[in-house]
Amino acid sequence: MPDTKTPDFYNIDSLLTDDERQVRDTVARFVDDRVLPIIADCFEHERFPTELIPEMAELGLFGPTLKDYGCAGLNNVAYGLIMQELERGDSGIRSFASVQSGLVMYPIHTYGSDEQKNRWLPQMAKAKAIGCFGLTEPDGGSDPGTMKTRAEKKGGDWVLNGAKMWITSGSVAEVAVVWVMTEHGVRGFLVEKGIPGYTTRDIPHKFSLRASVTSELFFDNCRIPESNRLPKAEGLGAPLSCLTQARYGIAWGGVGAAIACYRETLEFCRQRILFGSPLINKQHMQVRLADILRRITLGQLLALQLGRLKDEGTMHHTQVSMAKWNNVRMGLDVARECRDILGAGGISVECCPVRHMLNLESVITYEGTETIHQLIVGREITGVAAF
Ligand code: TGC
Ligand code: FAD
Repeated sequence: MPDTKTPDFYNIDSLLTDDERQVRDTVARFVDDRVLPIIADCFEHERFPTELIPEMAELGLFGPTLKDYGCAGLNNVAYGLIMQELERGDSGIRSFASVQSGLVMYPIHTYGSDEQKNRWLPQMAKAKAIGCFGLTEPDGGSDPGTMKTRAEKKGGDWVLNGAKMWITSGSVAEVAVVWVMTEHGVRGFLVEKGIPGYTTRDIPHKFSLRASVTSELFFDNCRIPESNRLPKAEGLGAPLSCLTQARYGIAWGGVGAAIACYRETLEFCRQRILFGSPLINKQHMQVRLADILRRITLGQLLALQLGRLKDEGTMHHTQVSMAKWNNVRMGLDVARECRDILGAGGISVECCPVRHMLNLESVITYEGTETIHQLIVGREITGVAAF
C-alpha cells in the first residue's frame, strides 16, 4: 500500500540508504520533540529559539557535509533530508542551519586559508561561533554584481564602506562573510563582531520568518586585515557558488514545509464533520488532497535526484535553480491550499499552514527570487541572458 500518511506515495524511502534514513529520523525526532512544541509561540512573539542551537550542534547539523574540522562528512542526500526535516519545523530554523552550513562554513572551507579554517570551522560546527552571509544590499539583491559596498587596500589592511541588508542571523553572528567590490572585482572578507566601524541593526515588524533574526550590516571605514580576506575567492562566482549550496538545501526544505501542512490538513479533514459526514468523504476535498500529495511527491523525487547528482559530482547550478523554484513554489501553493482547507481556524498561528505560508513568502524571494530562477533556466535553454 502506498504511504499516504508520512507521505511517501512512491516508496522513496526504499531509495535511501540506512545511514540516510537514520539521519532523517534523528532530525525528525528533534523537530517533533523540541521545535514543534515551541515554534508557534516563537513565531508569534518574533523570537529565534537560541536555546535550540546547542542541541542542533550536538546532532551535527552545522556543516554536516564538510570533512574534518569536527564535521560529520555526510553525503548531500543526508544533508537534504536534514533540511527537509528542519523546515518541516519552521523555515526560520532551516534558515539558521542553511546559513551556518552553506553560506558561512562552506565558503570558509572552500575559499579560506588554513588559518581561517582551523580557527573558525571547529567552533562553528559546535555553534560556539555563529556566522552570517552578507551579499544583498539595500538597492537591490537580484543583481549582486552591481554591489556598492567597497573595500580599498590601505597599507596591509582593507577599508570597507557600505551596507548589507536582509541578513539572516546578522546581529547574532560572531563573524560575517561579507562580499564587497574591490578594484580587482568581488572579494570576500571575514568581518568580526565588535571591530570598529562595523555595526548591525535588526529589521523589525516582519510578517514572515518571524522566528529568525534578520539584520542590516553597516561598514563605516571598517579596517579589516588582509588575513581576514578569503584568499581563494575571486569574482562573483565565489558568492554564487555558496548560493548553490544554500539553494540546494532549500529545494529539500520546501518539501518539508509542504509535508507539515499536508499532515495537519489531512487530519483536520478526517475530523471535521460538515453536511453530515467528514470532509474526507467529499469528492472535491479528495481532489484537493490528491493534488497536494501529487505536488509533494514530485517535489520529493526532484530533490532526491538532485541530491544524487550532487553526490556523484555532476549537478549543475541551473538544476538547483529549477528545484529551488519548483519546490518553494510547491510548498507555498500547498501551504495556501491547506490554510484554506482549514477554514477560519487556518488563520490562527495554532495551525501550521499559515505560518509556513508566511515563511515561504520569504523563501520564494531569498536565495534568488522565483523570477531569477526562471531566468536562469531560461538562459540555460536559450543561451541568452534576459535578466
Ligand atoms: P553570471 O555571469 O551568471 O555568473 C558569474 C560567474 O559565476 C558563475 N555562476 C555560478 N557558480 C556557481 N553557482 C551558481 N549558482 C552560479 N551562478 C553563476 C558563472 O558561471 C560565472 O562564472 P565565470 O567563471 O564565467 O565568471 O553572473 P550575473 O551577474 O549575470 O548574475 C546572474 C544571476 C542573476 C543569476 C545572479 O546574480 C543571481 O543568482 N542573482 C540572485 C542573487 C541571490 O540569489 N542572492 C541571494 C543572497 S543570500 C540569501 O538570500 C540568503 S537567504 C539565507 C537563508 O536564510 O536561508
Ligand atoms: P529585487 O532584486 O529588488 O527584486 C524586486 C523584484 O524584481 C522581484 O520580484 C524580482 O523577482 C524582480 N526582478 C529582479 N530582476 C528582474 C528581471 N531581470 N526581470 C524581471 N523581474 C526581475 N541576503 C543575503 O545576502 N544574506 C542573507 O542572509 C539574506 N537573508 C534574507 C532573509 C530574509 C527573511 C529575506 C526576505 C531576504 C534575505 N536576503 C538575504 C535577501 C534576499 O536574497 C533578497 O531579498 C533577494 O535576493 C531579492 O532581492 P531584493 O529583495 O532586493 O529584490
